Amino acid sequence: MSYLSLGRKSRTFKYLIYAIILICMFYLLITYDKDSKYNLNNPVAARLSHKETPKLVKGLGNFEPKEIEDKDGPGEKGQPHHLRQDQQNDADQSESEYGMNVACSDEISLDRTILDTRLPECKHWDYPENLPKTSVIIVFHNEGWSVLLRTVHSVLNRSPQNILEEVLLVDDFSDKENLKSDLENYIEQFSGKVRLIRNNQREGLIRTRSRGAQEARGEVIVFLDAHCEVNTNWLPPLLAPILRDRTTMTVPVIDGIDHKTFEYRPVYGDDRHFRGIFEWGMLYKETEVPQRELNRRKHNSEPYKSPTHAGGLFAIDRKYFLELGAYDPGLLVWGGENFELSFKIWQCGGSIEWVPCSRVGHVYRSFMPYNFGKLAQKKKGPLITINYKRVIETWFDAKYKEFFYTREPMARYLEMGDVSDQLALKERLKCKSFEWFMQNVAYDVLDKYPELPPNLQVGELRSVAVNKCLDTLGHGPPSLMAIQHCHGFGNNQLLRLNAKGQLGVGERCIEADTQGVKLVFCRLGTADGPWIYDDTTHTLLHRVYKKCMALHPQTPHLSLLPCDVNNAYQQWLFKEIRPK
Ligand code: UD2
Ligand code: MN
Repeated sequence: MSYLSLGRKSRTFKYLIYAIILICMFYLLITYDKDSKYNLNNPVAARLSHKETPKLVKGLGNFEPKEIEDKDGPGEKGQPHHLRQDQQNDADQSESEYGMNVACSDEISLDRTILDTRLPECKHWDYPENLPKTSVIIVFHNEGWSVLLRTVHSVLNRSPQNILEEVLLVDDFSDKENLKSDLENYIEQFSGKVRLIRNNQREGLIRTRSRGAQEARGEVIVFLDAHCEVNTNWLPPLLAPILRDRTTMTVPVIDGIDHKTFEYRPVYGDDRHFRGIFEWGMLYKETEVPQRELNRRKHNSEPYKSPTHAGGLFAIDRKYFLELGAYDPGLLVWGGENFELSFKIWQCGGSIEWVPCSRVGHVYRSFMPYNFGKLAQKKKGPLITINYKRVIETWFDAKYKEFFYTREPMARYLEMGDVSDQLALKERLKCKSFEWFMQNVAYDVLDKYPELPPNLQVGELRSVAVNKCLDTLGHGPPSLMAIQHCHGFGNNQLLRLNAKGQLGVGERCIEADTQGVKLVFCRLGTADGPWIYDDTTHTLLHRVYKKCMALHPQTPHLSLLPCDVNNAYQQWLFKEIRPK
Protein backbone atom coordinates (compact mmCIF):
# COMPACT_ATOMS: atom_id res chain seq x y z
CA MET A 1 0.00 0.00 0.00
CA SER A 2 1.36 3.41 -0.96
CA TYR A 3 1.40 6.06 1.74
CA LEU A 4 -0.56 8.36 -0.60
CA SER A 5 -3.62 6.29 -0.01
CA LEU A 6 -3.45 6.74 3.75
CA GLY A 7 -6.28 8.56 5.52
CA ARG A 8 -6.36 12.19 6.71
CA LYS A 9 -4.95 11.27 10.07
CA SER A 10 -1.84 10.11 8.36
CA ARG A 11 -1.26 13.41 6.51
CA THR A 12 1.19 14.61 9.14
CA PHE A 13 3.04 11.36 8.66
CA LYS A 14 3.11 12.00 4.87
CA TYR A 15 4.64 15.47 5.35
CA LEU A 16 7.15 13.95 7.71
CA ILE A 17 8.23 11.51 5.00
CA TYR A 18 8.52 14.40 2.49
CA ALA A 19 10.62 16.33 4.96
CA ILE A 20 12.91 13.36 5.57
CA ILE A 21 13.38 12.84 1.81
CA LEU A 22 14.19 16.53 1.38
CA ILE A 23 16.65 16.49 4.25
CA CYS A 24 18.33 13.39 2.80
CA MET A 25 18.66 15.02 -0.63
CA PHE A 26 20.06 18.19 0.90
CA TYR A 27 22.54 16.17 2.94
CA LEU A 28 23.67 14.27 -0.15
CA LEU A 29 24.14 17.55 -1.98
CA ILE A 30 26.32 19.20 0.64
CA THR A 31 28.40 16.11 1.34
CA TYR A 32 28.96 15.34 -2.35
CA ASP A 33 32.49 16.77 -2.36
CA LYS A 34 33.49 14.69 0.62
CA ASP A 35 33.38 11.60 -1.56
CA SER A 36 35.69 13.17 -4.10
CA LYS A 37 39.23 14.05 -3.26
CA TYR A 38 38.60 17.67 -2.37
CA ASN A 39 39.62 19.08 0.90
CA LEU A 40 36.70 21.18 2.04
CA ASN A 41 38.84 23.20 4.40
CA ASN A 42 40.64 24.63 1.43
CA PRO A 43 38.75 27.61 0.01
CA VAL A 44 40.06 27.07 -3.51
CA ALA A 45 39.13 23.40 -3.44
CA ALA A 46 35.67 24.10 -2.08
CA ARG A 47 34.84 26.21 -5.13
CA LEU A 48 35.56 23.37 -7.54
CA SER A 49 32.98 21.08 -8.99
CA HIS A 50 33.30 17.39 -9.55
CA LYS A 51 34.07 17.94 -13.24
CA GLU A 52 37.44 19.33 -12.24
CA THR A 53 38.87 16.13 -10.79
CA PRO A 54 40.99 14.02 -13.13
CA LYS A 55 39.00 11.00 -14.22
CA LEU A 56 40.12 7.69 -15.68
CA VAL A 57 38.22 7.08 -18.94
CA LYS A 58 37.89 4.20 -21.43
CA GLY A 59 39.20 6.01 -24.51
CA LEU A 60 42.09 8.45 -24.90
CA GLY A 61 42.30 11.19 -22.27
CA ASN A 62 41.25 14.71 -23.28
CA PHE A 63 44.76 16.15 -23.63
CA GLU A 64 46.34 13.13 -25.35
CA PRO A 65 47.79 13.69 -28.84
CA LYS A 66 45.44 12.24 -31.45
CA GLU A 67 48.23 10.72 -33.53
CA ILE A 68 51.73 9.58 -32.79
CA GLU A 69 54.45 11.20 -34.88
CA ASP A 70 56.68 8.76 -36.69
CA LYS A 71 59.93 10.27 -37.96
CA ASP A 72 63.27 8.87 -38.95
CA GLY A 73 66.60 10.58 -38.52
CA PRO A 74 69.43 10.93 -36.01
CA GLY A 75 68.19 10.52 -32.45
CA GLU A 76 64.52 10.13 -33.48
CA LYS A 77 62.32 8.11 -31.11
CA GLY A 78 64.93 8.94 -28.50
CA GLN A 79 67.40 6.48 -30.05
CA PRO A 80 71.12 6.98 -29.34
CA HIS A 81 72.99 8.93 -32.01
CA HIS A 82 76.61 8.01 -32.68
CA LEU A 83 79.02 10.42 -34.32
CA ARG A 84 81.49 9.24 -36.96
CA GLN A 85 85.07 8.45 -35.98
CA ASP A 86 86.35 11.66 -37.62
CA GLN A 87 84.03 13.74 -35.39
CA GLN A 88 85.60 12.42 -32.22
CA ASN A 89 87.54 15.66 -31.66
CA ASP A 90 84.37 17.73 -31.73
CA ALA A 91 82.74 15.30 -29.35
CA ASP A 92 85.66 15.45 -26.88
CA GLN A 93 85.82 19.21 -27.17
CA SER A 94 82.14 19.68 -26.32
CA GLU A 95 82.28 17.12 -23.52
CA SER A 96 84.94 19.19 -21.83
CA GLU A 97 83.24 22.51 -22.57
CA TYR A 98 79.66 21.55 -21.63
CA GLY A 99 79.89 18.25 -19.75
CA MET A 100 77.84 16.72 -22.57
CA ASN A 101 78.26 15.90 -26.23
CA VAL A 102 76.76 19.03 -27.79
CA ALA A 103 78.29 18.04 -31.16
CA CYS A 104 76.03 14.98 -31.08
CA SER A 105 73.03 17.06 -30.01
CA ASP A 106 73.68 19.47 -32.92
CA GLU A 107 72.90 16.67 -35.40
CA ILE A 108 69.57 15.78 -33.81
CA SER A 109 66.35 17.60 -34.77
CA LEU A 110 65.16 20.18 -32.25
CA ASP A 111 61.72 18.67 -32.78
CA ARG A 112 62.78 15.07 -32.45
CA THR A 113 60.36 12.43 -31.26
CA ILE A 114 60.99 10.48 -28.05
CA LEU A 115 59.42 7.33 -26.67
CA ASP A 116 56.39 7.69 -24.46
CA THR A 117 57.78 6.23 -21.23
CA ARG A 118 54.64 6.62 -19.11
CA LEU A 119 52.60 3.84 -17.57
CA PRO A 120 50.02 2.72 -20.17
CA GLU A 121 47.22 3.86 -17.85
CA CYS A 122 48.36 7.49 -18.20
CA LYS A 123 46.83 7.78 -21.67
CA HIS A 124 43.37 7.39 -20.19
CA TRP A 125 43.10 10.31 -17.81
CA ASP A 126 40.76 13.19 -18.47
CA TYR A 127 42.01 16.38 -16.81
CA PRO A 128 40.04 19.52 -15.95
CA GLU A 129 39.68 21.85 -18.94
CA ASN A 130 40.21 25.01 -16.89
CA LEU A 131 43.82 24.35 -15.90
CA PRO A 132 45.79 27.43 -14.83
CA LYS A 133 47.87 29.33 -17.39
CA THR A 134 51.49 28.35 -17.01
CA SER A 135 54.90 29.94 -17.47
CA VAL A 136 57.69 27.44 -18.08
CA ILE A 137 60.85 29.02 -16.71
CA ILE A 138 64.21 27.86 -17.98
CA VAL A 139 67.28 29.40 -16.35
CA PHE A 140 70.63 28.83 -18.03
CA HIS A 141 74.28 29.64 -17.83
CA ASN A 142 76.45 28.80 -20.85
CA GLU A 143 74.34 25.89 -22.09
CA GLY A 144 74.82 24.29 -25.51
CA TRP A 145 72.68 26.04 -28.13
CA SER A 146 70.90 23.00 -29.57
CA VAL A 147 70.39 21.46 -26.13
CA LEU A 148 68.78 24.61 -24.74
CA LEU A 149 66.58 25.06 -27.79
CA ARG A 150 65.47 21.44 -27.89
CA THR A 151 64.21 22.03 -24.36
CA VAL A 152 62.18 25.00 -25.62
CA HIS A 153 60.89 23.16 -28.72
CA SER A 154 59.81 20.14 -26.71
CA VAL A 155 57.78 22.37 -24.39
CA LEU A 156 56.14 24.16 -27.33
CA ASN A 157 55.43 20.88 -29.13
CA ARG A 158 54.05 18.92 -26.21
CA SER A 159 52.09 21.44 -24.13
CA PRO A 160 48.48 22.53 -24.75
CA GLN A 161 48.76 25.96 -26.41
CA ASN A 162 45.92 27.56 -24.45
CA ILE A 163 47.46 26.55 -21.12
CA LEU A 164 51.02 27.50 -21.96
CA GLU A 165 51.25 31.21 -21.22
CA GLU A 166 54.91 31.46 -22.17
CA VAL A 167 58.34 29.92 -22.06
CA LEU A 168 60.49 32.32 -20.05
CA LEU A 169 64.22 32.02 -20.65
CA VAL A 170 66.41 33.59 -17.99
CA ASP A 171 70.04 33.96 -18.97
CA ASP A 172 72.32 33.89 -15.94
CA PHE A 173 75.03 36.04 -17.52
CA SER A 174 76.27 33.53 -20.12
CA ASP A 175 79.38 34.56 -22.00
CA LYS A 176 79.07 32.27 -25.03
CA GLU A 177 78.78 34.33 -28.21
CA ASN A 178 75.76 32.59 -29.77
CA LEU A 179 73.78 32.80 -26.53
CA LYS A 180 74.66 36.47 -26.18
CA SER A 181 73.84 37.62 -29.68
CA ASP A 182 71.62 35.16 -31.59
CA LEU A 183 68.96 34.14 -29.12
CA GLU A 184 66.69 37.19 -29.48
CA ASN A 185 66.58 36.63 -33.25
CA TYR A 186 65.89 32.96 -32.90
CA ILE A 187 62.93 33.29 -30.60
CA GLU A 188 61.22 35.90 -32.80
CA GLN A 189 59.63 33.07 -34.79
CA PHE A 190 57.57 32.13 -31.73
CA SER A 191 55.62 35.42 -31.80
CA GLY A 192 56.01 36.33 -28.16
CA LYS A 193 55.34 32.85 -26.76
CA VAL A 194 59.01 32.59 -25.83
CA ARG A 195 60.43 35.46 -23.80
CA LEU A 196 64.05 36.12 -22.87
CA ILE A 197 65.41 38.14 -19.96
CA ARG A 198 69.03 38.40 -18.88
CA ASN A 199 70.84 38.96 -15.60
CA ASN A 200 73.46 41.69 -15.77
CA GLN A 201 75.69 39.80 -13.42
CA ARG A 202 76.06 36.15 -12.50
CA GLU A 203 73.46 35.31 -9.86
CA GLY A 204 73.62 31.52 -9.71
CA LEU A 205 70.72 29.28 -10.54
CA ILE A 206 68.87 29.80 -7.26
CA ARG A 207 68.49 33.56 -7.44
CA THR A 208 67.95 33.38 -11.18
CA ARG A 209 64.95 31.10 -10.62
CA SER A 210 63.52 33.46 -8.01
CA ARG A 211 63.88 36.27 -10.52
CA GLY A 212 62.13 34.18 -13.18
CA ALA A 213 59.24 33.64 -10.78
CA GLN A 214 58.94 37.39 -10.19
CA GLU A 215 58.87 38.15 -13.89
CA ALA A 216 56.63 35.30 -15.05
CA ARG A 217 53.11 36.04 -16.29
CA GLY A 218 51.48 32.66 -15.73
CA GLU A 219 49.41 31.69 -12.73
CA VAL A 220 51.51 28.57 -12.30
CA ILE A 221 55.25 28.38 -12.91
CA VAL A 222 57.15 25.29 -13.98
CA PHE A 223 60.92 25.20 -13.69
CA LEU A 224 63.03 23.13 -16.06
CA ASP A 225 66.79 22.79 -16.45
CA ALA A 226 68.09 23.97 -19.81
CA HIS A 227 68.87 20.43 -21.00
CA CYS A 228 65.51 18.69 -20.84
CA GLU A 229 62.93 17.17 -23.16
CA VAL A 230 59.38 17.00 -21.92
CA ASN A 231 57.45 13.85 -22.76
CA THR A 232 53.94 13.25 -24.11
CA ASN A 233 51.20 15.21 -22.32
CA TRP A 234 53.51 16.17 -19.49
CA LEU A 235 51.81 19.38 -18.36
CA PRO A 236 48.13 18.74 -17.46
CA PRO A 237 48.95 16.05 -14.85
CA LEU A 238 51.28 18.53 -13.13
CA LEU A 239 48.63 21.25 -13.08
CA ALA A 240 45.57 19.30 -11.94
CA PRO A 241 46.75 18.83 -8.33
CA ILE A 242 47.60 22.55 -8.14
CA LEU A 243 44.15 23.50 -9.40
CA ARG A 244 42.68 21.36 -6.65
CA ASP A 245 44.93 22.84 -3.97
CA ARG A 246 47.23 25.76 -4.68
CA THR A 247 49.60 24.76 -1.87
CA THR A 248 50.54 21.54 -3.65
CA MET A 249 53.80 21.56 -5.54
CA THR A 250 54.10 18.87 -8.23
CA VAL A 251 57.15 17.08 -9.58
CA PRO A 252 57.45 15.08 -12.81
CA VAL A 253 59.29 11.76 -12.94
CA ILE A 254 62.74 12.42 -14.40
CA ASP A 255 63.95 10.18 -17.22
CA GLY A 256 67.58 10.12 -18.32
CA ILE A 257 69.07 11.56 -21.51
CA ASP A 258 72.55 10.17 -22.14
CA HIS A 259 75.18 12.92 -22.17
CA LYS A 260 77.17 11.15 -24.89
CA THR A 261 74.53 9.85 -27.32
CA PHE A 262 71.38 11.74 -26.29
CA GLU A 263 69.53 8.47 -25.97
CA TYR A 264 66.27 9.04 -24.05
CA ARG A 265 65.92 6.34 -21.40
CA PRO A 266 63.11 5.69 -18.94
CA VAL A 267 64.39 6.00 -15.40
CA TYR A 268 62.62 2.75 -14.55
CA GLY A 269 60.68 0.55 -16.89
CA ASP A 270 58.22 -1.19 -14.62
CA ASP A 271 55.66 0.46 -12.40
CA ARG A 272 57.77 0.95 -9.28
CA HIS A 273 57.55 4.38 -7.71
CA PHE A 274 60.28 6.36 -6.01
CA ARG A 275 60.34 9.48 -3.88
CA GLY A 276 62.91 11.98 -2.68
CA ILE A 277 64.57 11.79 0.74
CA PHE A 278 68.00 12.77 2.17
CA GLU A 279 70.78 11.51 4.38
CA TRP A 280 72.17 13.55 7.27
CA GLY A 281 74.93 15.17 5.24
CA MET A 282 72.03 16.47 3.12
CA LEU A 283 72.84 14.39 0.07
CA TYR A 284 69.70 13.88 -1.96
CA LYS A 285 68.49 10.26 -2.24
CA GLU A 286 65.59 8.42 -3.79
CA THR A 287 63.82 5.51 -2.23
CA GLU A 288 60.89 3.26 -3.10
CA VAL A 289 57.58 4.79 -1.99
CA PRO A 290 56.28 3.23 1.25
CA GLN A 291 53.20 1.06 0.75
CA ARG A 292 51.20 3.21 3.11
CA GLU A 293 51.62 6.13 0.71
CA LEU A 294 50.78 4.07 -2.38
CA ASN A 295 47.64 2.75 -0.70
CA ARG A 296 46.13 6.20 -0.45
CA ARG A 297 45.50 6.11 -4.18
CA LYS A 298 43.02 4.14 -6.25
CA HIS A 299 45.15 3.90 -9.39
CA ASN A 300 48.82 3.21 -9.78
CA SER A 301 49.37 6.16 -12.12
CA GLU A 302 48.07 8.68 -9.59
CA PRO A 303 50.35 11.17 -7.81
CA TYR A 304 51.80 10.36 -4.41
CA LYS A 305 53.36 12.46 -1.64
CA SER A 306 57.12 12.92 -1.37
CA PRO A 307 59.23 14.56 1.36
CA THR A 308 61.48 16.35 -1.13
CA HIS A 309 62.63 16.50 -4.77
CA ALA A 310 65.81 16.63 -6.83
CA GLY A 311 65.54 20.36 -7.40
CA GLY A 312 65.37 21.05 -11.10
CA LEU A 313 61.92 20.28 -12.37
CA PHE A 314 58.66 21.16 -10.67
CA ALA A 315 55.41 23.12 -10.89
CA ILE A 316 54.03 25.50 -8.28
CA ASP A 317 51.43 28.23 -8.01
CA ARG A 318 53.40 31.41 -8.70
CA LYS A 319 51.84 33.53 -5.97
CA TYR A 320 52.19 30.72 -3.46
CA PHE A 321 55.91 30.43 -4.29
CA LEU A 322 56.32 34.16 -3.76
CA GLU A 323 54.27 34.10 -0.53
CA LEU A 324 56.79 31.54 0.73
CA GLY A 325 59.51 34.10 -0.02
CA ALA A 326 60.63 32.23 -3.18
CA TYR A 327 64.04 30.71 -2.41
CA ASP A 328 66.02 32.01 0.56
CA PRO A 329 67.96 34.85 -1.15
CA GLY A 330 70.97 34.00 1.03
CA LEU A 331 71.46 30.69 -0.77
CA LEU A 332 74.31 30.88 -3.26
CA VAL A 333 74.57 29.57 -6.84
CA TRP A 334 73.75 25.86 -6.61
CA GLY A 335 72.58 23.27 -4.10
CA GLY A 336 70.34 22.89 -1.07
CA GLU A 337 67.51 25.00 -2.54
CA ASN A 338 65.52 21.83 -3.17
CA PHE A 339 65.53 21.09 0.56
CA GLU A 340 64.84 24.66 1.54
CA LEU A 341 61.72 24.78 -0.62
CA SER A 342 60.56 21.29 0.38
CA PHE A 343 60.86 21.80 4.14
CA LYS A 344 59.26 25.21 3.82
CA ILE A 345 56.32 23.87 1.86
CA TRP A 346 55.65 20.89 4.11
CA GLN A 347 56.30 22.54 7.45
CA CYS A 348 54.23 25.59 6.54
CA GLY A 349 51.11 23.70 5.50
CA GLY A 350 51.61 22.73 1.83
CA SER A 351 52.58 19.44 0.24
CA ILE A 352 54.68 17.90 -2.52
CA GLU A 353 53.38 15.32 -4.99
CA TRP A 354 55.29 13.31 -7.52
CA VAL A 355 53.31 12.71 -10.68
CA PRO A 356 53.98 9.43 -12.51
CA CYS A 357 52.03 10.51 -15.62
CA SER A 358 54.32 13.49 -16.15
CA ARG A 359 57.71 12.48 -17.50
CA VAL A 360 60.58 14.79 -18.40
CA GLY A 361 64.01 13.76 -19.68
CA HIS A 362 67.12 15.44 -18.24
CA VAL A 363 70.75 15.24 -19.34
CA TYR A 364 72.89 14.21 -16.38
CA ARG A 365 76.28 15.65 -17.22
CA SER A 366 79.65 13.98 -16.79
CA PHE A 367 80.82 16.85 -14.57
CA MET A 368 79.85 20.40 -13.73
CA PRO A 369 81.30 22.50 -16.56
CA TYR A 370 81.00 25.92 -14.93
CA ASN A 371 82.60 27.42 -11.84
CA PHE A 372 80.72 29.41 -9.23
CA GLY A 373 82.29 32.71 -10.31
CA LYS A 374 82.77 35.71 -8.04
CA LEU A 375 79.89 34.62 -5.82
CA ALA A 376 81.93 31.72 -4.51
CA GLN A 377 85.16 33.63 -3.99
CA LYS A 378 83.48 35.96 -1.54
CA LYS A 379 82.67 33.03 0.73
CA LYS A 380 84.99 31.01 2.85
CA GLY A 381 84.49 27.30 2.85
CA PRO A 382 82.56 25.08 0.50
CA LEU A 383 79.58 26.93 -0.77
CA ILE A 384 77.17 24.03 -1.01
CA THR A 385 77.73 23.08 2.64
CA ILE A 386 77.10 26.70 3.58
CA ASN A 387 73.76 26.49 1.77
CA TYR A 388 72.92 23.29 3.67
CA LYS A 389 73.83 25.00 6.91
CA ARG A 390 71.42 27.88 6.23
CA VAL A 391 68.70 25.38 5.45
CA ILE A 392 69.17 23.22 8.53
CA GLU A 393 69.66 26.20 10.82
CA THR A 394 66.30 27.49 9.61
CA TRP A 395 64.20 24.34 9.37
CA PHE A 396 65.69 21.61 11.61
CA ASP A 397 65.02 21.19 15.34
CA ALA A 398 68.06 21.03 17.66
CA LYS A 399 68.28 17.21 17.68
CA TYR A 400 68.35 16.98 13.88
CA LYS A 401 70.82 19.84 13.50
CA GLU A 402 73.20 17.74 15.58
CA PHE A 403 72.90 14.84 13.07
CA PHE A 404 73.94 17.20 10.30
CA TYR A 405 76.97 18.49 12.22
CA THR A 406 77.96 14.96 13.20
CA ARG A 407 77.94 13.88 9.57
CA GLU A 408 79.44 17.14 8.24
CA PRO A 409 81.74 18.26 11.10
CA MET A 410 83.43 21.15 9.29
CA ALA A 411 80.05 22.82 8.73
CA ARG A 412 80.10 24.02 12.36
CA TYR A 413 82.81 26.49 11.48
CA LEU A 414 81.37 27.83 8.23
CA GLU A 415 80.05 31.37 8.05
CA MET A 416 76.48 31.10 6.77
CA GLY A 417 75.36 34.73 7.00
CA ASP A 418 72.14 35.92 8.61
CA VAL A 419 69.06 33.68 8.63
CA SER A 420 66.87 35.87 10.81
CA ASP A 421 64.59 36.73 7.87
CA GLN A 422 64.07 33.03 7.25
CA LEU A 423 63.30 32.38 10.90
CA ALA A 424 60.87 35.31 10.91
CA LEU A 425 59.07 33.87 7.89
CA LYS A 426 58.82 30.51 9.65
CA GLU A 427 57.34 32.27 12.66
CA ARG A 428 54.97 34.39 10.59
CA LEU A 429 53.61 31.43 8.63
CA LYS A 430 53.30 29.44 11.89
CA CYS A 431 55.23 26.56 10.40
CA LYS A 432 55.38 23.18 12.09
CA SER A 433 58.46 21.58 13.64
CA PHE A 434 60.94 19.34 11.85
CA GLU A 435 59.90 16.57 14.21
CA TRP A 436 56.38 16.84 12.79
CA PHE A 437 57.81 16.62 9.28
CA MET A 438 59.89 13.56 10.18
CA GLN A 439 56.97 11.75 11.76
CA ASN A 440 54.27 12.56 9.25
CA VAL A 441 56.01 13.03 5.92
CA ALA A 442 59.60 11.79 5.89
CA TYR A 443 58.88 8.85 8.19
CA ASP A 444 60.98 6.49 6.03
CA VAL A 445 64.21 8.49 6.41
CA LEU A 446 65.29 7.18 9.82
CA ASP A 447 64.86 3.56 8.63
CA LYS A 448 67.56 4.17 6.04
CA TYR A 449 69.64 6.80 7.83
CA PRO A 450 69.20 6.24 11.56
CA GLU A 451 70.09 8.85 14.12
CA LEU A 452 73.81 9.36 14.38
CA PRO A 453 75.68 8.67 17.61
CA PRO A 454 78.14 11.47 18.49
CA ASN A 455 81.63 11.44 17.05
CA LEU A 456 84.46 10.46 19.36
CA GLN A 457 87.11 11.55 16.90
CA VAL A 458 87.05 13.84 13.87
CA GLY A 459 89.81 14.93 11.55
CA GLU A 460 92.55 13.56 9.38
CA LEU A 461 94.04 10.26 10.47
CA ARG A 462 97.83 10.45 10.49
CA SER A 463 100.18 7.53 10.54
CA VAL A 464 102.76 8.07 13.30
CA ALA A 465 105.33 6.12 11.28
CA VAL A 466 105.27 8.13 8.05
CA ASN A 467 103.28 11.25 8.99
CA LYS A 468 100.88 10.73 6.08
CA CYS A 469 97.10 10.58 6.09
CA LEU A 470 94.41 8.07 5.24
CA ASP A 471 92.85 9.09 1.93
CA THR A 472 90.10 7.76 -0.35
CA LEU A 473 91.91 9.30 -3.36
CA GLY A 474 88.46 10.27 -4.53
CA HIS A 475 87.64 6.67 -5.47
CA GLY A 476 84.13 5.38 -5.02
CA PRO A 477 83.28 2.28 -3.00
CA PRO A 478 84.31 -0.44 -2.94
CA SER A 479 87.99 0.51 -3.14
CA LEU A 480 91.14 0.22 -1.07
CA MET A 481 92.00 3.12 1.21
CA ALA A 482 95.40 4.68 0.60
CA ILE A 483 97.90 6.87 2.37
CA GLN A 484 98.83 10.35 1.11
CA HIS A 485 100.53 13.58 2.01
CA CYS A 486 98.28 15.33 4.60
CA HIS A 487 96.80 18.41 2.92
CA GLY A 488 94.69 19.74 5.76
CA PHE A 489 91.65 20.53 3.59
CA GLY A 490 89.56 17.63 4.82
CA ASN A 491 87.51 16.26 1.94
CA ASN A 492 88.86 12.77 1.14
CA GLN A 493 90.96 12.89 4.29
CA LEU A 494 88.27 13.94 6.73
CA LEU A 495 87.41 10.94 8.90
CA ARG A 496 85.00 10.47 11.77
CA LEU A 497 84.84 7.74 14.36
CA ASN A 498 81.52 7.60 16.15
CA ALA A 499 80.59 6.25 19.58
CA LYS A 500 79.38 3.01 18.00
CA GLY A 501 82.63 2.22 16.18
CA GLN A 502 81.73 3.44 12.72
CA LEU A 503 84.60 5.04 10.83
CA GLY A 504 83.24 7.28 8.07
CA VAL A 505 84.41 9.54 5.25
CA GLY A 506 81.63 11.67 3.81
CA GLU A 507 78.66 9.38 3.30
CA ARG A 508 80.90 6.27 3.07
CA CYS A 509 82.31 3.88 5.64
CA ILE A 510 85.73 2.36 6.24
CA GLU A 511 85.83 -1.36 6.92
CA ALA A 512 88.53 -4.01 6.64
CA ASP A 513 88.87 -7.61 5.58
CA THR A 514 91.66 -9.96 4.57
CA GLN A 515 92.39 -7.88 1.44
CA GLY A 516 92.97 -4.69 3.33
CA VAL A 517 91.33 -1.51 4.60
CA LYS A 518 88.47 -0.49 2.35
CA LEU A 519 86.06 2.25 1.54
CA VAL A 520 82.59 0.68 1.36
CA PHE A 521 78.93 1.65 1.23
CA CYS A 522 77.68 2.05 4.80
CA ARG A 523 75.02 -0.55 5.55
CA LEU A 524 71.65 1.15 5.14
CA GLY A 525 69.77 1.40 8.40
CA THR A 526 72.86 1.17 10.63
CA ALA A 527 75.23 3.67 12.19
CA ASP A 528 77.63 1.28 13.89
CA GLY A 529 80.99 -0.23 12.94
CA PRO A 530 83.85 -2.44 14.05
CA TRP A 531 86.51 0.07 15.18
CA ILE A 532 87.80 0.86 18.66
CA TYR A 533 90.38 3.63 19.00
CA ASP A 534 92.72 3.56 21.96
CA ASP A 535 93.66 7.09 23.01
CA THR A 536 96.81 6.02 24.83
CA THR A 537 98.32 3.47 22.44
CA HIS A 538 96.87 5.19 19.32
CA THR A 539 95.87 1.87 17.81
CA LEU A 540 92.68 1.20 15.86
CA LEU A 541 91.32 -2.21 16.75
CA HIS A 542 88.93 -4.11 14.48
CA ARG A 543 86.52 -5.75 16.92
CA VAL A 544 85.55 -8.65 14.67
CA TYR A 545 89.00 -9.71 13.42
CA LYS A 546 90.63 -8.68 16.71
CA LYS A 547 93.47 -7.13 14.75
CA CYS A 548 94.77 -3.58 14.31
CA MET A 549 94.96 -1.23 11.37
CA ALA A 550 98.50 -1.30 10.06
CA LEU A 551 100.45 0.44 7.32
CA HIS A 552 102.86 -1.67 5.31
CA PRO A 553 106.40 -0.34 5.95
CA GLN A 554 107.40 -0.30 2.27
CA THR A 555 104.16 0.12 0.30
CA PRO A 556 101.15 2.40 0.86
CA HIS A 557 99.04 -0.69 1.54
CA LEU A 558 96.83 -0.77 4.63
CA SER A 559 95.78 -4.00 6.28
CA LEU A 560 94.86 -5.69 9.57
CA LEU A 561 97.69 -7.24 11.58
CA PRO A 562 97.93 -8.77 15.05
CA CYS A 563 98.05 -5.78 17.36
CA ASP A 564 101.47 -4.52 18.45
CA VAL A 565 101.13 -1.31 20.45
CA ASN A 566 104.81 -0.49 20.12
CA ASN A 567 104.81 -0.59 16.35
CA ALA A 568 104.65 2.93 14.88
CA TYR A 569 103.06 1.50 11.71
CA GLN A 570 100.03 0.63 13.83
CA GLN A 571 99.82 4.00 15.56
CA TRP A 572 97.40 6.63 14.32
CA LEU A 573 96.57 10.17 15.40
CA PHE A 574 93.33 12.03 14.70
CA LYS A 575 94.04 15.69 14.02
CA GLU A 576 91.16 18.13 13.86
CA ILE A 577 90.82 20.22 10.73
CA ARG A 578 89.25 23.66 10.41
CA PRO A 579 88.07 25.21 7.13
CA LYS A 580 90.75 27.35 5.49
C1 UD2 B 1 70.36 19.46 -9.72
C2 UD2 B 1 69.06 19.95 -10.32
C3 UD2 B 1 69.20 21.43 -10.59
C4 UD2 B 1 69.45 22.17 -9.29
C5 UD2 B 1 70.67 21.56 -8.62
C6 UD2 B 1 70.94 22.04 -7.21
C7 UD2 B 1 67.73 18.24 -11.43
C8 UD2 B 1 67.53 17.44 -12.64
N1 UD2 B 1 68.74 19.17 -11.49
O1 UD2 B 1 71.56 19.62 -10.44
O2 UD2 B 1 68.05 21.93 -11.20
O3 UD2 B 1 68.32 22.08 -8.46
O4 UD2 B 1 70.55 20.17 -8.48
O5 UD2 B 1 70.92 23.37 -7.06
O6 UD2 B 1 67.01 18.08 -10.47
N2 UD2 B 1 72.51 27.48 -13.97
C9 UD2 B 1 72.41 28.86 -13.91
N3 UD2 B 1 73.36 29.55 -13.20
C10 UD2 B 1 74.39 28.94 -12.56
C11 UD2 B 1 74.47 27.53 -12.60
C12 UD2 B 1 73.50 26.82 -13.32
O7 UD2 B 1 71.49 29.44 -14.47
O8 UD2 B 1 75.20 29.61 -11.94
C13 UD2 B 1 71.47 26.73 -14.70
C14 UD2 B 1 71.97 25.64 -15.61
O9 UD2 B 1 72.26 26.15 -16.89
C15 UD2 B 1 70.80 24.67 -15.60
C16 UD2 B 1 70.21 24.84 -14.21
O10 UD2 B 1 70.70 26.06 -13.72
O11 UD2 B 1 69.84 25.00 -16.56
C17 UD2 B 1 70.57 23.70 -13.26
O12 UD2 B 1 71.95 23.51 -13.20
P1 UD2 B 1 72.63 22.09 -13.45
O13 UD2 B 1 72.01 21.42 -14.60
O14 UD2 B 1 74.10 22.28 -13.49
O15 UD2 B 1 72.22 21.32 -12.13
P2 UD2 B 1 72.14 19.70 -11.94
O16 UD2 B 1 71.20 19.13 -12.92
O17 UD2 B 1 73.49 19.18 -11.88
MN1 MN C 1 70.68 19.78 -14.89
